[in-house]
Amino acid sequence: MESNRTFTMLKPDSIEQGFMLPILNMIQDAGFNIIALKYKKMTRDEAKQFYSIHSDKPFFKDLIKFMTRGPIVAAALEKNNAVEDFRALIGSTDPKDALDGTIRKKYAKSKGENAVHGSDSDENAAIEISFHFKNNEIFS
Ligand code: DAT
Ligand code: MG
Repeated sequence: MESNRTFTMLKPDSIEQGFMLPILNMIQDAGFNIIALKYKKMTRDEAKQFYSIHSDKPFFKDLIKFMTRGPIVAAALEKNNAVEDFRALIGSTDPKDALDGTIRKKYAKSKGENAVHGSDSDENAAIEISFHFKNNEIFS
């Protein structure tokens, strides 16, 4: 069950530039069902916790500043092979390396401000979905 789910955030750069609906359309057109959706601004503590795995990286401070400078769209997505297929849809972390037709190729500016998040494993997808959504906010 959980293996058919992934988690995404449309990051502040996407929202600021008016890419919320085009990116959600790309996600739906690729066959993902949006089973939970939230428009919110993360607190610094939330962002630090969400990205805690990167806390000792040189870019961590900039990442937290970026992710809290404006609202994000958080969503839980359902599809067969969701985690892997969604990583393919978003493309490489650095948009310079992202393939044509991917969300990051189309909408991301840099490795630091790269438009969209996608879970990297089934385990992290479950953790990230429950970080942002209560069970009664998910409509599967
Ligand atoms: P991804 O978002 O593709 O899973 P990641 O988990 O390695 O990439 O890193 C999380 C985010 O941190 C990434 O989306 C943007 C930022 N980041 C990663 N590496 C970076 C770098 N070398 N310079 C600046 N920001 C970076
Ligand atoms: Mg990652």
